[in-house]
Order: sequence, then structure tokens, then C-alpha cells
Amino acid sequence: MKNFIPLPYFSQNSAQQMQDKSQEFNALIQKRRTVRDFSNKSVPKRVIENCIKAAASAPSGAHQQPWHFVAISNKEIKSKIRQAAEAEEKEFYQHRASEQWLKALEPLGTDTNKPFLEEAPWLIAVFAQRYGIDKQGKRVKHYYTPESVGIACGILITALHTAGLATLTHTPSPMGFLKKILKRPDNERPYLLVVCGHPKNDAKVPNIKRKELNDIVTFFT
Ligand code: IYR
Repeated sequence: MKNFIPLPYFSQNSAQQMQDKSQEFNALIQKRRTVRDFSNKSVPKRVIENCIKAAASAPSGAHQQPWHFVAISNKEIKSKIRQAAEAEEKEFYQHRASEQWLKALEPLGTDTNKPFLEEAPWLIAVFAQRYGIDKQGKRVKHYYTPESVGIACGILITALHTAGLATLTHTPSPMGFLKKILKRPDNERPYLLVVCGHPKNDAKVPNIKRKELNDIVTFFT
């Protein structure tokens, strides 16, 4: 059934305001870097809650909001996740990854050791719901789930960065262990593990560059 209301909270900006705001936002987001050296300095739960609320504002297929976020600061659970992730990563680096894949990862300097999974104050495991379950316990088909959850993750990372936190989008593969450790239901599959917190004082990042606008955009005007 249709139920429409007037569009709320829309601010009309002048061309100048749009230019200023977009420039300001770009300057802020350009400072985001994927970080792997986290300090154990704590981050209040309220901050994580706000960022998850922001993430869940993402558009989703048929507005079905096919996501679930598990935020972990608990030491034992982080330690279990580290152990399981490192076991998978060993397999990956020693057997599963092709030469080509390992070569592509070289500039990032990643390896099987994942101390950040215990050191960072928060891990946010994002789950994608392959289907929903209604109040009667019946399956509800979800549409565009990976796209919806991907957009939510983008907003999550942006919100965390805006709050002044460093993030790492981590995808130990396969991630089935997250579902077990975090006791998630059958309709959910692990999508992404977002590690977040403060960077270590001497945190280092790879010396890599983003593509130029000309290399990523085509305009027809
Ligand atoms: N999951 C592994 C390997 C890895 C894969 C990609 I694609 C990256 O961008 C980074 C790492 C790891 O986390 O080490």
C-alpha cells in the first residue's frame, strides 16, 4: 500500500554552497586511509552506535534493509576472531592465493599476522541477509542485497572517518567463522569486517596514490 508524505528536511543550496560543501567534504574524505596499525585506546560505544545508525540510513532494495551489524569490543571474542582469521589467512597466503594475487597485494605489505583484530578497540562485523524473516516466520525475498550492504558499509566507513577514527575494511576469506563465533542465523552471511579505532602514534601506510579524476570519469554534457 502506498503512503506518501512531503519530502522532509531538504535544504536547497545555491551553486556556490554546493561547490563549497562538496569541496569541503572531498577534502575530509581524501584524508581517509586504510590503517593496519591500531592503538588499543578505547572508543565510546555511543560513537559506534551513531556510526551504525548512519550506515543503516543507506538506500536498500525495496527498502528491506538487509543488514545486521555486530559490534565487538569484548576481548575474548576479538581473540577468537583473530585466531580463526589467522588460520584462514595462513591457508590463503600459503595455498589459496595465486601468484598474481600475491603480487597485487605486495604494495600493501599484508601477511598472515592480524594483531589489529585484538588491538583495535572495536570490530564491526557486517552481515548481509540473503532473505528476511517476517513476523510469522516466513521467508521474505531480498533484492540487491550486496549492493545495499555495500552502500551501508561505505557510509559506515565515512561516518567513522568523520568521527576521527581510523578504519580497515578486512575480508578474511572465507569468513564463515564469523557467523559461528558471533552466532548469526542461517539467513545471514558475513559481508565485511570493519576494524576501527585510533591509529598507533607511529602508524605507517603504504605509499600509494588514488587515480586522477580523468582516469575514473567520463562526462557527456
Ligand atoms: N584477506 C587477506 C588478503 C588481502 C586481500 C585483498 I583483495 C586486500 O586488499 C588485502 C588483503 C588479508 O587480509 O591479508
